[in-house]
Amino acid sequence: MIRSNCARAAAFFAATTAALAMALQATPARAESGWSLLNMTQGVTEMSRRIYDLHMLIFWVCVAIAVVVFAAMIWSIVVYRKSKGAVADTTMVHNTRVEILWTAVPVIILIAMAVPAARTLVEIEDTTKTELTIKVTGFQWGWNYEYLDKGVTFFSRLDRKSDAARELGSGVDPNTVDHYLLNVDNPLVVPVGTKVRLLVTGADVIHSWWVPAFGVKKDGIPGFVNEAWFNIDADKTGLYRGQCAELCGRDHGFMPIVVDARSKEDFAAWLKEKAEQQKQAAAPVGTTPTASAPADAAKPNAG
Ligand SMILES: [Cu+2]
Repeated sequence: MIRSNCARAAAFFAATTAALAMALQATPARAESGWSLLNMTQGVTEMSRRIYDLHMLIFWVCVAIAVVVFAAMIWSIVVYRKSKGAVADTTMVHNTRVEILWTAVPVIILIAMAVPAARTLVEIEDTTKTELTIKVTGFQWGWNYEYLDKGVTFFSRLDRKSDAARELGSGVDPNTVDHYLLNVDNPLVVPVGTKVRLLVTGADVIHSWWVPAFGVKKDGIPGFVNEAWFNIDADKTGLYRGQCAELCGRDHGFMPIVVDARSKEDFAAWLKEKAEQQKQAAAPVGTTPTASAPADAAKPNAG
């Protein structure tokens, strides 16, 4: 009786494993629609895709474990219930072979998951061979971006329209504001196909610079400089959005991030123009300043 039940259980596990393998193969490669919207994004960098693949690998390992464990539990409860005259098998208590098996199997699974995870973590931390360095400073409530050695620095805060609409009794319908609470006045401009290093810090409390499409989420801690990097695919120019991901105070939810990814040529032209504008704006009185300096952005948040 026990032997035939074991055979049935083995057949059941084999069938579920095969079904799982088929489901894995049937998963569309990189489509983001429908159910996949509930999942994390695959992003627009090699690293974000590797993080996504790692996440899916671990997810399916967990699903497989859950299927096996719950199947064994349900099968045992149903087949060996008291009403069917089941008698406890006391020989299974302190069975050395079983003890070794259910210790060794999870250890092997954990090591198998740790290897690719550790490999990806090491690469995430590898900030060598970067071509552009930007210092990112989080403050209550916005971001300051400084292109190191390029003479360009500016503040990036919630766009004025969202800021006005969010006021209690403002009379402005948020539905009429484009990308309500997700737009900024001055987006961070970066080139695609370039390894960009970020030096992330905080001016007052802990913030966290998070742009899911790049697979980057790094804490900005006062007194510390954390490093992160991303390299956007050469054909993925466009706008990417993020948020502060550290509960940093009253307006934590009102310090979005917008990154404007441009081609290398467009970025070089933008950087040159911006540096020139800021140089002129900083020139001593008597020379002609241009209207480039975002005077409004330089002011601390009045809220
Ligand atoms: Cu913050």
